[in-house]
Amino acid sequence: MRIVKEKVLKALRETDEYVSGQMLCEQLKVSRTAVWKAIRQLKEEGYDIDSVNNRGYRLRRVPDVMSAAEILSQLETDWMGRPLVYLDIVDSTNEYAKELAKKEYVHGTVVVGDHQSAGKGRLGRGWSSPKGCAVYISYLLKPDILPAHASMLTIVAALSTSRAIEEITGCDCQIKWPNDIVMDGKKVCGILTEMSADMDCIHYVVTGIGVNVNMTSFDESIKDTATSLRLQTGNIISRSKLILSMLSYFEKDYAVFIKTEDLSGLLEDYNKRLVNRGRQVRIVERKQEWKAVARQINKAGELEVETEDGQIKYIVSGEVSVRGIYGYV
Ligand code: BT5
Repeated sequence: MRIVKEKVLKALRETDEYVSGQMLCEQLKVSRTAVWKAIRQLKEEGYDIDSVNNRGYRLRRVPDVMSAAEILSQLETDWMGRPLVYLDIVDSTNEYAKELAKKEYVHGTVVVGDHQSAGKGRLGRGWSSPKGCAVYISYLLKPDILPAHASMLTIVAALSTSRAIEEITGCDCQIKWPNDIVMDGKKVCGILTEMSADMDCIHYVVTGIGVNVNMTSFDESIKDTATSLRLQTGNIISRSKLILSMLSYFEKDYAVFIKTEDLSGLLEDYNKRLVNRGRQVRIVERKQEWKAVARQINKAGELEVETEDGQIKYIVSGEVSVRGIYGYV
């Protein structure tokens, strides 16, 4: 049934005219009832479909509907999002993707959730994941690279997600190394990469991305540091369009990364967006904290900083946080 729905949606999207039920049956080689059921489901999901006797169906307006059909009917990637698993509710899309990895799901499998009941941040922190207003997505990857290089996938995901946000909103965004995307100094997206590997061989990597899309308010604990695309632009943004753009940019940026197994081909675009570039930051380690000026990332994804006494140091992501002198950025 899902396939019929996708095909009906695709056919309606291709024209501004009415499409008759008869034509849909013939084109899709399905029964009248199957078409009728697909139309009913699409309406239930929020599509504004006009049905007129003797003329057929016409798609009037596509609101912020996020569903497998909405995404798959427009997906143009070669391997990203093939397959794509869509869930109305899930504990964490990263946890779900890890389960799929164990069931032999392929490189490029994508898990999308509309709501997470236990969204995860790094180091045991949480990710606030309300329903119906954000993107919670995990990429299952099986790259043939050294385990030590897997953390660079966070950088690839941050860059490709920034490009997608910029394309969909028309606004610039910045990257707070290594895993946050910020707009107007506030966090709009976080990324969590997890891996299962032996010493020299990766079984799989799951890169999970949370983007605040249409929220208009946040929990008390994050209200001063979080923002959403809607708050930044004043517009309701289609989450499906954002996902389509994220998948297609990730596929392209991943190809650039995998060619050299480092970030040399992506550095320039990443560094252009580096939020603290040339500014003083606090490097917060587990037992100490020190100040330095952030310069750029290198092709291994490390942050190059200049210490107060003029030494150049390279910071490896992991248990380190980089903070602005006065706050989050
Ligand atoms: C992150 O961790 O930023 C990684 C977030 C990854 C979330 C995605 S959603 C899809 C996939 N499935 C998952 O379960 N996770 C991934 P970290 O750098 O540790 O930042 C976490 C901190 O950000 C929290 O401690 C809060 O202070 C703040 N925070 C929590 N929810 C937020 C939100 N929705 N927007 C902005 N900030 C938030």
